[in-house]
Amino acid sequence: MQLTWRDTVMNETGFEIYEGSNYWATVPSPNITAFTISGLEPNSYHCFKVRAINSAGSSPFSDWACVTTPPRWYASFWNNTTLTGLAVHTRYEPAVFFDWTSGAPHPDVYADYFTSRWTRSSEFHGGTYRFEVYHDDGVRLWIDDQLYIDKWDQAAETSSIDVSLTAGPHTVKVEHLELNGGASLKLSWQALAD
Ligand SMILES: [Ca+2]
Ligand SMILES: [Ca+2]
Repeated sequence: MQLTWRDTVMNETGFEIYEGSNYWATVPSPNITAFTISGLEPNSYHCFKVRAINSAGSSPFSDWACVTTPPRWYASFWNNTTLTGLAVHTRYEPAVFFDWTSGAPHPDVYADYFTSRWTRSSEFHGGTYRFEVYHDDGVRLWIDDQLYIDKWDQAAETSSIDVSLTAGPHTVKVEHLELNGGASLKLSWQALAD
């Protein structure tokens, strides 16, 4: 996320950025008007303000600039086919759309006989949605803890389900099973016309 501001101060040596009441970063040069904010938690609300600084003190703060970061998938991987024990790897991803071919999703994860779980809260407008997932091998899909797709077996195919959803946030959860050979998991959904 890019934070930008107007530089209306003549004699600054740099700028200080705050997130809420917490110091976030110092830009150690004058006449800068932008800073890249990184490392924010997905799907969280943040407000930033900026002030100019020099050896004598600081200017008043700018107005707040607020943003909600986009949701992302939280992924956990296991080196077994039962999603049990400690996950060997976790990460955030913007989409569940992978073709791992015959390789491993990460150096800590096996190339065969691994499983993963993906969860995200998503905002829906309400209506009927078609969820499609291409899976090699098995997949399970839940929405709000209700199981809609259960193909926990050797496969390389697309499974789909039409689900009626109320407007608002819903939790989507996917589990993937790779046995051997190629591995793939590609999830998408679209609203169907009423
Ligand atoms: Ca494989
Ligand atoms: Ca496979």
